[in-house]
Amino acid sequence: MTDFPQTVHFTGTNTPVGIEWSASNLEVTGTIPEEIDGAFFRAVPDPAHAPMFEDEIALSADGMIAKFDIHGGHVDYAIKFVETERYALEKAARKALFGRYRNPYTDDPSVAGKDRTVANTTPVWHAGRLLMTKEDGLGYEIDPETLETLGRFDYYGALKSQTFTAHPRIDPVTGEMFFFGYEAGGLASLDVAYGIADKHGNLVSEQWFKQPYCSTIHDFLITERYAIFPIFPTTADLDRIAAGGPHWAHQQELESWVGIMPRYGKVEEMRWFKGPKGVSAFHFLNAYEEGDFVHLDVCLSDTCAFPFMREAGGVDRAQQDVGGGLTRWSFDMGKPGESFESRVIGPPGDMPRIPDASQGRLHRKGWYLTINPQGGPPVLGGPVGVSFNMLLQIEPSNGRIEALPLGPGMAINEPVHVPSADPEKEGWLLTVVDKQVGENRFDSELWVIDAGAIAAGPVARVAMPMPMRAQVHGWWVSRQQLDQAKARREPAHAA
Ligand code: V55
Ligand code: FE
Repeated sequence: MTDFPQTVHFTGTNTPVGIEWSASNLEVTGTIPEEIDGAFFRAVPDPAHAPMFEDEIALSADGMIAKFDIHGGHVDYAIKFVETERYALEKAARKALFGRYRNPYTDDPSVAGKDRTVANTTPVWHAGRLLMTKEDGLGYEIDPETLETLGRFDYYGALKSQTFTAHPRIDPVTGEMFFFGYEAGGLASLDVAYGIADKHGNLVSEQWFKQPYCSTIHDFLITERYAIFPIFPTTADLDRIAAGGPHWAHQQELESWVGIMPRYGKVEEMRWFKGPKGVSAFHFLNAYEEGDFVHLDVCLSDTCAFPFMREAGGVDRAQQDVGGGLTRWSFDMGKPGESFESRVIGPPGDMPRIPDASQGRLHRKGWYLTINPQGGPPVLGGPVGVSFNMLLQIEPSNGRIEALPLGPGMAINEPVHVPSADPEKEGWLLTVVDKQVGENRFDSELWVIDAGAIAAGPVARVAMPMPMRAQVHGWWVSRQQLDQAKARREPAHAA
């Protein structure tokens, strides 16, 4: 009854939904604390059309922007497709016109030169502006109230990079957004653009540098003084792409690198440190400085976490045999040399979170997702193909771990963190939890969790009346931020 391939990319929690809907006053079980007041935006990839090729992957699904609007203990929800150029062209044609993931050589000739991005990875809020981002293109600006797409965002023509990361970093003190784009100069190019937007959302700097090889730079880091670029050996090759092959292949024998430069400095000041061979990471918990040292906490794998990137590189490793752990890399900026220290500080996992106020500073606690060994076979779905089913809290200073394990048939999406006004509290985590109730059928709930007492489980749950597809990343925006942005968009009219 479906044109979609019956692979893990289109079944389980990746079963296409593709419905734009909204509902007010969802049913709340328990009590949502009054101080949770704002919007939880979510990026939900969902393919509007069956793909051109049977081997299409979940990362290519059209971006949907979803919003939980929470106020006074009440919850409204809405979700809409991001109207990218690609989405609009395919919607008009009523079929897929764009071919394989990040491979324009496989497209229908009618869309040659058109914007291929699906804006499906992270909703980014900065300076009152909401962008839906994916690292292969520029972000698309979204109206935070209506979720309508306003258009591709290039800082009014100022940004020269062809790409914009799904993982910019915002300094909580200066309000600046630090970001980058790789393949900035075109498909499989070595060009990386490094940019800074000021607290008003104006582009104030853009510099380009070359990375050692064309790697997927998914995330990067800032501290108070530095910008940090990790280079892992999952690489693009133009000849392979031109032959219709996969964009990425993992090269297990190749070194990794970490580039560290003064965050307000010149890219020529980049210092390159040499890391272990074959490792990779998609996300970092945080980085901070301690004297001359820069510490960064990385969700490290001993290979690449994505099965199709391993396969393309001839790496023969089953998903359950992927090793790794939350790892602290420490760089002594006061000494010359290209080596650094590494130690494992927590279990393997991904989708890390810290309070926004700790960005680039010492983080006392962090949260991330992992696999519960007692949770039964993992639910299939999500970008990697297997879902997480346990939430962890880590205190890096003492290694203490707390866990919220979920039962069989359950999956947990990346949480957002909501700060608390009470200095005794750790704030709140909001996350969508899915429970399998049939083949490719799930009941989903929004969970509100006390971030300082995760093992106690949710303090409130919100049952979702419709099927939900797996989320990638989310972003919390406070009511104050939303109201300020609204006032800027709609200057006060005389009554
Ligand atoms: C990731 C996600 C993407 C992508 C590349 O989480 C990497 C990693 C949802 O799209 O295109
Ligand atoms: Fe990511």
